[in-house]
Amino acid sequence: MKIEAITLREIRMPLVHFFETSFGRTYSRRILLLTAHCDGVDGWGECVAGEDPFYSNEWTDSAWLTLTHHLVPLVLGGNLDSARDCAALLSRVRGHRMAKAALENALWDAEARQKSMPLWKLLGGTRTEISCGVSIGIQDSVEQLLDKIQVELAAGYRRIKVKVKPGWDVNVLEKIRSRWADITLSCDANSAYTLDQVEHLRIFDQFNLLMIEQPLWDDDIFYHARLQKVDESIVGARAAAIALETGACRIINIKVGRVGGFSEAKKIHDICRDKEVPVWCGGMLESGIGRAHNIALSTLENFSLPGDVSASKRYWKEDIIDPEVQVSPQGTIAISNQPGTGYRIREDLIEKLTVRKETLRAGA
Ligand code: OSB
Ligand code: MG
Repeated sequence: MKIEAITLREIRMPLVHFFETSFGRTYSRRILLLTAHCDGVDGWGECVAGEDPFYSNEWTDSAWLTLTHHLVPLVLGGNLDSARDCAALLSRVRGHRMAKAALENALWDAEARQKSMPLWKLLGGTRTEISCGVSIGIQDSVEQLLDKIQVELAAGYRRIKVKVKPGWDVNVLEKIRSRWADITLSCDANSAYTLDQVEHLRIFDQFNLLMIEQPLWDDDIFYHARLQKVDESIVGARAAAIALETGACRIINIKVGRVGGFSEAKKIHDICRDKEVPVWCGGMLESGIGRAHNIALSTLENFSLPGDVSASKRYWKEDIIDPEVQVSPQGTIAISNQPGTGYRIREDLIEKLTVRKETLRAGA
């Protein structure tokens, strides 16, 4: 697979409803898309970095610069046997996993299209449908949150996750549980608590939560081990192994962007599978391109819990893929057998949403 050129774009997409976590509110996304032009075939990738370095230390502009200055030059003009070989070429750059994932995943996409093979099969997936949950942000009022939960349950979603932070937690969970005693419910603190608040966190246990996601610091595994339960601190296979050995979690969330690309995501998946620890696929308010990649990843056998992989229309008035991602009344997404992701890229629409674009060519 000869990598002839790479195009980076930034597109702007307003969310249909703002999304609030313990670190802030997002109304509109600035999404970096990457196209790998390989032997006449285009592969697309999406960088999941946010608008600000709040969820992680990467953000849209750091990813753009890291890609153009460092990552793209490491592969441009190269001839890879497989996208699996990309990570090793990028390993000289420390961190910047979301930027790396955008590039590596575009190459997986290109490879699948070149081989006329579904991406999910190339990744080693086996599921023909995946199970979906939703992540619901902090709202202006608890009533508004309950209304949203009602809508998502009626749509068939199999797991409700709500964002929590001090002041929007026990009171909220109590109201949810008193209305829906039996739904599969989890919460995500995005590091809003410290170990001093362990007694407070213990109260969460009475709500029969599937998990408490990322209660403590994002880079901490040791103290999560003390507290015990889940996390979002797993940035690679080594971190996953440490977390499992120390008992820091019993469930692992995999976001392909956070861990640096499909090959690392697969490694984490395999380590967890071997230890019988279930994994689930996280979301980062992706456009259809990143969403389609999350769907393909979720077909791997050990993705046994519903992911934050939900319908396009929950986020966008109009998505950049065709068809849009749809979720059945049973809360599942059917997997396509078409080559690549099975979703056509709407290049015309992408062109209209593009605010900057740069193409780097081999030998230029
Ligand atoms: O913690 O999972 C998270 C969005 C931005 C940053 C962090 C997180 C999220 C989400 C979004 O929860 C989930 C989705 O894409 O629906
Ligand atoms: Mg999370």
